[in-house]
Amino acid sequence: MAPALSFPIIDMGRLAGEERPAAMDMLRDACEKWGFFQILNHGISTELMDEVERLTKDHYKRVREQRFLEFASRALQDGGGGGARGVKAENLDWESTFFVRHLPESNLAELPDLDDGYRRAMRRFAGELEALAERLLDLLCENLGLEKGYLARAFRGPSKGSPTFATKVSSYPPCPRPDLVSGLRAHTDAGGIILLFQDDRVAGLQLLKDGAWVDVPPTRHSIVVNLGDQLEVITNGRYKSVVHRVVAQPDGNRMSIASFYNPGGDAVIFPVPALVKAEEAAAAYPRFVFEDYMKLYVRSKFEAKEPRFEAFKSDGELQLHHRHRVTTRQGMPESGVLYVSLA
Ligand SMILES: O=C(O)CCC(=O)C(=O)O
Repeated sequence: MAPALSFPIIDMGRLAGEERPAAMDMLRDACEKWGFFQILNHGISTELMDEVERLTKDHYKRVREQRFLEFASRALQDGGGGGARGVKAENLDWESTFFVRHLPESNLAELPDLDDGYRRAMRRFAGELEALAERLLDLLCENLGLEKGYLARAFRGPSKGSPTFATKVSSYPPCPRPDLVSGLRAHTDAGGIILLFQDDRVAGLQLLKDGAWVDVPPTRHSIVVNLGDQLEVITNGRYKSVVHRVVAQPDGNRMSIASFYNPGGDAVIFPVPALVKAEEAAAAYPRFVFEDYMKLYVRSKFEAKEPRFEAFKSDGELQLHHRHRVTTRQGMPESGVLYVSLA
């Protein structure tokens, strides 16, 4: 049973006036102690959010539901014991997903099965989320004592000068065996800052805090924010990525639209020198090229992050170049088996 801790909710409207110092403190506390928080009055219009939600739910019904149901019946045919292509229930995610890439180049026009209205709404929504992610990164800079723009610059690779920005659109349909299958298995996110527009009626997202699972409460028109592995490295562990999961629900179809604002593939990631204390220098987080991190992440998403960081210390980077030849989609985390089957 999740304990009654109070999940941080930050009203961004308070950043404009005399309440700014208190709101900034709350943000710092959320970043240091939770790695997760929810924002209200974030500036994205509620009409646009409603439109994106309606179009996403229509799209699932029209295009994806039948495919999901076919997969689901195969997945559970042996009581979840390994029916679907020999995949065990513990290696499944009960989600139907598709990805949209925005930066460095959008692939919205190429995605099949989206109508023009949905494409237009997603393009507008992505533009608003990109601006919000950059605004949040600057607020984090302020709290970390870094100059404005430091984190955004750290995310830009040297050649293309662009971060990677992409959206994972998911439905978590009702699951007859939530005791057997997860909605999405526990993991940390690989990248930078993640903005989630989640269903306000069907719950399921939980984060791991002090050894206990805590519900992320569905709140209408809010955006849930969480920090990824790269911000943990850049801040030398001052802020941490946090393990989270989606619990499959017996009733209701949960919508989630997660947008990942990540470094460019060729960005070199390393701790901010000013955040590495002299006495901690030997144990500092490593330096690596983001694309190399992603090559490792796609093979280890559902495993602990620490061995990934360790692998890049000392000569680990060299070995990884040879061992992992997995192509990633522009820094997007790969999802579980259901994604592979249905994408
Ligand atoms: O759907 C959600 O609420 C979380 C999604 C997520 O954690 C992921 O796709 O990495």
